[in-house]
Parts: sequence; C-alpha cells; structure tokens
Amino acid sequence: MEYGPAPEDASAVRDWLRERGRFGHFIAGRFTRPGETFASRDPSTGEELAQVTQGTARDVMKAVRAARRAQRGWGAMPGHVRARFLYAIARTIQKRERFLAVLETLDNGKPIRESRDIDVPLVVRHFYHHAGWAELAETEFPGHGPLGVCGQIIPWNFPLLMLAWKVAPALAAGNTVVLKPAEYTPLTALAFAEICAHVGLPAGVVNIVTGDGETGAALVEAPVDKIAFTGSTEVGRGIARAVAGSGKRLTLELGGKSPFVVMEDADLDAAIEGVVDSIWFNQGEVCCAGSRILVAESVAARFEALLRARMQSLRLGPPLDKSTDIGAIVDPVQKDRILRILDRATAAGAELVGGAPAAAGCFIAPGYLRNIAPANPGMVEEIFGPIATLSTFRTADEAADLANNTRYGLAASVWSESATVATDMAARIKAGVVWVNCANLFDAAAPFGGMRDSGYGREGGREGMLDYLTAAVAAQRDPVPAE
Ligand code: TXE
Repeated sequence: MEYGPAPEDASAVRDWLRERGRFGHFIAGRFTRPGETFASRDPSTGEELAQVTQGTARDVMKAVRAARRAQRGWGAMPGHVRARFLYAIARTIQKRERFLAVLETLDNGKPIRESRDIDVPLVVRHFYHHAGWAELAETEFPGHGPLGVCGQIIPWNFPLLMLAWKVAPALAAGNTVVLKPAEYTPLTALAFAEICAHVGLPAGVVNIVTGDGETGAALVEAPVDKIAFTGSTEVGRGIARAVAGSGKRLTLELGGKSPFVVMEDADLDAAIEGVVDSIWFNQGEVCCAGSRILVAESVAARFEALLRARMQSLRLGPPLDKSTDIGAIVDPVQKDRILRILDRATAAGAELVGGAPAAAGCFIAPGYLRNIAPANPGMVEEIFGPIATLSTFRTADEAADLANNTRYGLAASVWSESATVATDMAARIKAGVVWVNCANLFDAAAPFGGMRDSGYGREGGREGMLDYLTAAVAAQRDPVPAE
C-alpha cells in the first residue's frame, strides 16, 4: 500500500475500496485470493462498500499454521525488538488516522467525530502503551512466557479499537494471532493487515480471517493456545463450553446493563452530560454503556426535565457529517433487535420517550424508558441501542440494590459532589469498573473487564498483559535457598 499524504475525505477511502473491491484473508503476511464472499455495507445508506471472504475451517487452519510457524521466532525475539514493530504500527496508524476514521465510520455507521476523536486515538495509544510492555517484558514478567497462538474474535461496535485491545498485548507478550473481525465491520481490520505488511511485521505474526459466527466457531475449535472473545453473553457461553477441558486459555468480555447512579447531591448538569457520553455515545452500542439510569427521587423531576431537553438537542444524521451526534445502527438486523426489545418493554407497561426509528436507513432516535418495572425486559436485557431506562430510588441502600439487580457486572458510574458518598456507593456496586462523575473513560493502562455474566479476564495495563502470558515459572526455577 502506498502511504502518501493522509487522505482528507471519504473519496480517498472509496478509491481504496474500489481498488481492492474483493478482499481475501490476510495469512502469512499476504492477502489470499478471495473465496466465497459477502458484502460489507454502509448501514446509513445500505451501500455496498466491499466484498469480503467468508472464512472456512480450512482457511482458519491455514492461518493457525502460519501463526504457529511465526510464533517461534517472534516469541524468541528480545522484547525491545518486538517493541519496535509495535511502535511502527502505532506511528503508521497515527499517520493514517483520518483514513481509518472515515473507513470505520463508513463500515460501522458511528459519527465521524467519535471515530476520529475517540476510537482511532485510543487505538494509537494502545499500541504505544503495549510497545512499552514489550520493552519491559523480560524485567517486568520474569519467568513468564508467551502462550503461543491466540485466536481472537471481536465485535462490531468498536472494530479497530477491539482489534487493538486484542492484538497489542498479545504481540507485546510474544504471541502470534489469528483474528476474526465481526462480519458487519471487517474493513478496518483489513486496512490494519496492510499496515502490518507495510511496517514489515514478520509474516504470520498477525493473521486476519474474515467471516461470520461459523468462522468464529472454527477458530474456537482450532489448535490455538488461547481464545479471547468480545461479544454477546450467549455466544460467550457457547465458547466457554466448547473450550472447556481443552487446556486453552479463555478470556471473555461480554454484555452489560450498567447502572448510572445519580445521587441527591449530584451536579445534575454534569450528570446529564454523563448520560450523553454513556448511553448516547456510539448509538448506545457500547458494552459498558450506562443503560440503567437510577436517580434519587428528590431530584428526579428536575433531572428528567434536563434529560429530555438535552436529548432533543442531539443530532441524528449522516455519520460522516461532523455535526452528527448519533449515527446509524450497525445493521438492519441489529436495528430490528432493538425495536423488538422496545416493543416488549412497552407492552409490559413501560413508557418510551423518544426512541423512534427513522423511516429510512438504520437510524433510531435517542430515547429512554420510564415507569419501568424491575422485571420489564427493557430493564433486564441489554438493548444495545440509544435507549436508557430511568427509575428512581429513595435511599442509598435501595440504589445499591437496584444497581446490583442484574446478571451482569461490567461497569457502573456514580454521580455525587461528595467523595465519601460516591466512593461508598462505588464500593457497593459489583462491576469491573466504576466511574465517579464520569463515564466511558478508557485508557490503555487501565485494565477493563467484567464479572458475573459480563465475563472474565482483563484487557489493558499489567493485568491485561498477564492474560497473554504463561504463569510464572521463576518460583520453580529459583527455589528459595534452604536456611
Ligand atoms: O453478537 P455476537 P451479535 C451483544 C449486544 C448485541 C448482541 C448481539 O447485546 O445486541 O450481543 O450481537 C462472532 N463462535 N453484544 O449477534 O454474535 C461474530 O462473528 C465464535 C455485546 O452481533 O456475539 C462476531 O465476530 N464466534 C458486545 C462476534 O462473535 C462467534 C458486542 C460477536 O458477535 C459465534 C457485540 C460462535 N458460535 C454484541 N457466533 C460487547 N460485549 O461489546 C458469533 N461469533
């Protein structure tokens, strides 16, 4: 691929797509010839963007063999040499930020403001951060080694960012990978493959096999040493069953129904902006979205008035328009799934404010469900769209009970002007991350992951590295000398 000046608009991305047209997999450092293909579309218009190959079990095996061959050399390289490649990847993505943001927005439907200012910069940060871990591998993790070949399956809500969360730590630790992007959003992963080739990453260290759940299932069955999965709780459960007893390591990052707790003394204006960053960020297609808003009864009326006004100011529109706040839902299937949950929620007695689907395209306006009972499907199920629930509580005990009244445990956010009130509440919520007076803040150095039905394992920081390393053998190698 030629890396000239960064393209400034979508036409450069369209040229890139047109030149390639049909994509094969990226195996052993090169693209294979396309096999049976399917379309990847712009969900805001339905326009076909490219044809992508449906990976077969044979394709997966070929990729796993390439990864296995490459792992010996890659894993034996001094960490500082591996680091150079991660720095080069980070730098190249940084140079191509604009291109990748446009490609991501076209394929996923998310607003360009988000892909440009949030997703891609976080991807860059993730590779830089993990280049640091590669440099420090021998001194920070003495006695640990790479696991080997990692099979990685990612979802469509943050396609390139989820790829970065999976690939960067795996490579830093000396593993090689076979990654399967989601069928709705494979394009930035394929652009990433070109970047791997461009920086001279040894062939087979990163392999990308595109396809749907069948391809994912073939990867789970393949002779890999670890499976890392982010996606639905249902599929995660099936993967856990398939992997059980195989000796493969497994980490799962699954769904959520995260509480957003507004205490009586909260700064309500700030909390409303928190809602915007939370459930109305990325069309609500966010595993850790604050989808259950719980507000102290004494301030609930004021909070709701502010919420309604702010909701009405959000602009639903073309994802490539810089003033768009809420873009398109990733696919018609996913849009219908959201609308079905909303129908069931209202049939069960909840009142929907906003949340109307647009006549054309995969758009759903932001909204929230009020007067909603704890057992209502809208309160229990992950909607994965721009619709929150709004309920009230009287006491802190009740707030904590409501917050924990879910099978999930991924994230939470608590709003209060008192550090004591906020941290007391935060400590009572069962979740992998609890944000105080903020929401959906991520950093490569901060481990992220869930508990209960939200999965296990961590991504980011030291803990994330440990999930890609063998247990320390130092203790056996250097026994404590006898007195
Ligand atoms: O997810 P799937 P879907 C939740 C969210 C959403 C729902 C359905 O509630 O509405 O899941 O989304 C691959 N073996 N989340 O159906 O199917 C698939 O190809 C191996 C939350 O799109 O879990 C894709 O690459 N892999 C979530 C990935 O799994 C399989 C993000 C995720 O798709 C497979 C996405 C199988 N049997 C959805 N079946 C989050 N935690 O962020 C599918 N896949």
